[in-house]
Formats: sequence, C-alpha cells, structure tokens
Amino acid sequence: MQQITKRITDFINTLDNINNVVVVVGAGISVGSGLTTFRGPGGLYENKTVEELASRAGFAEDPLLVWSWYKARMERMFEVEPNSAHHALVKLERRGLLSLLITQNVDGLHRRAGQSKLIEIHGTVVKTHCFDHCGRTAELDGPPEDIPVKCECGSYQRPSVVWFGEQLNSEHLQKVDEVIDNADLMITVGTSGYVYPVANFPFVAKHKGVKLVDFNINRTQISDMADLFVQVPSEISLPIFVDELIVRNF
Ligand code: BV8
Ligand code: ZN
Repeated sequence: MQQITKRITDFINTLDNINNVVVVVGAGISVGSGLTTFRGPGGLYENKTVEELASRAGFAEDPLLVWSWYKARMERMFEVEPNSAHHALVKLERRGLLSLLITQNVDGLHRRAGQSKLIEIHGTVVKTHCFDHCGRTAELDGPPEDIPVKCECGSYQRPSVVWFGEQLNSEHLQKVDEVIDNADLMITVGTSGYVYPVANFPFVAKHKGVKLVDFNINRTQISDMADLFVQVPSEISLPIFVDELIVRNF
C-alpha cells in the first residue's frame, strides 16, 4: 500500500493547484459493492451481449428477455451499498473540488452515496417510459413484480436508459464539453473505454491539456494515455487519491 500511496503523492506534488476535477465512471467502480461489469466475467446474460440486450431491436424482439435482464440486475442493485470509491467522490464534491461526475452506470449508487453534481449519462433504471412513445412514464422503487412491464397504451414500458444506437441527451453532452473546457484534472474510474461517445471524453480532455488519472484493474486505451495509471481496485486506491488531493489543496 505504501508503494501506491507514494506514487499517488509524488504525482499530486507535480500538479499546480487543482480546483476543477471532472470524473468519468464505468461499471468497475461498483465491483467493490458486489455488482458485475459488462465485459468481464459474468458480463453475459443468456449468452447475449450487452450490445444485443441494451438495444431497441433486442427489446422489440424479446421484451421478456430484456426485462428479465434488467430485473435481475435491479435485484442486485437494490441489495448492495455504495462502496468507499463512491464515498470518496462525494467527499471530493463536498470539499469543492469536483466540477462534475459523469457516470455510465445506471445502478443509482452515486445518488445513494449522496452525490449531487452528477450526470447519469446512460440514464437510470429507476425510471421507465413507453417503448412506443405514448408519453406515459413511471418511477420504480424496486425491481418490477410483473415483467415485461406493460404500458396502459397496450405497448410496454421500457427502462429510461440510453440503449446502443440511441442518442445521448444533448444537454448532457453540452455540459460535458463545458466542464472539460474548464477542467484541470480528469479522473477515469472502472471503465473499459469501449462505449462511445463517453470513451471520447478522456481523449478530448488530453487534447485540451487536462491532466488524466486512470483507475482500472486492467490496462485500457485510456490507461495508455493517462499521466498516472493506478492499477489497484478503485475501492482501495480512489479514497487514497482523493485524500491526498484534498490535503495537497488545503
Ligand atoms: C450513440 C445502457 C449516436 C444502460 C449502455 C463503432 C465505433 C464507435 C462507436 C460505435 C461503433 N458502432 C456503434 C457505435 C456507437 C455505440 C458504441 O459505442 N458501440 C460500442 C459497442 C462500440 N454507442 C452508442 O450507440 C451510443 N449512442 O452513439 O448515438 C449514434 C446513433 C446511432 C448509430 C451510431 C451512433 C449509446 C451508448 C450507450 C449504450 N448503453 N448502457 C444499461 O443497461 O446499462 S452502455 C453500457 O456499457 C453501460 O452503460 C456501461 O457502463 C457501458 C460501458 O461499459 P463500462 O462501464 O466501461 O463497463 P465494462 O464492463 O466495459 O468495463 C468495466 C471496467 O472496470 C473494466 O475495464 C474492468 O477492468 C474495470 N474494473 C473491474 N473491477 C474494477 C475495475 N476498475 C477499478 N476497480 C475495480 N475493482
Ligand atoms: Zn404507452
């Protein structure tokens, strides 16, 4: 542990004052809470990939299969708790250093940890809306009893997440551009850097001269361009980094 703490402290000592941190998060941050990732072991469901399940075509073809995938995931999400990496990001916000947390995760753990400067850029499973755009929406306070979830119009309610082939919210993307423009540090945590356009954000930051720190247990294209790559589980390493950053800044 000393070794990683020294690498982190040495890196932080090379930085000027840090006031605007942008954080980009993927499924790896929730592994410490007991959830599985998409592309690691356990990432498949009924031999289907996330690209097949998280899509309009996949839902149209088999709404029951897609709803049972979301229901199984929601059962786990509602059983687990935020871990020390989630809490470290709340601490970063409360000490005034976080400009925005951008999460690809739909597990709601950042909100439950108390995060407010947050964009759930791939949506959230606790909201649903009509698959055929009749306008009806709903909020879920737990995994749905009966699936597939029916809509009163005769179609189905679907999770209000961004599926593959669907556009991300343009206001979200605008806000991301703004915060990267003013960032002095970007932290990426637990993301394979595989899904676009989020996978572009670290490249945009680097191109603008923003310092980049990557936390992942595996090396990715993001790790390769990071100014510091921390190959230690984020539930262990991210709290150390945040505490060192706070000490250095005050
Ligand atoms: C769009 C839904 C415009 C909710 C998700 C070819 C090239 C470039 C782009 C494309 C292309 N073909 C198609 C596209 C576009 C496509 C895309 O990127 N496809 C990929 C497969 C190439 N993107 C889209 O369609 C997006 N929309 O572009 O609109 C458009 C429109 C039409 C046509 C073209 C373009 C929409 C993307 C959103 C998809 N929805 N989720 C849900 O059900 O969850 S994405 C899904 O993957 C989740 O949101 C997930 O978060 C996300 C990314 O995965 P990660 O979070 O990174 O998770 P992963 O398992 O991959 O990695 C986990 C990492 O954690 C690993 O690296 C692991 O090592 C690490 N880890 C594990 N344990 C730990 C750890 N790290 C630290 N500590 C630990 N303890
Ligand atoms: Zn409807």
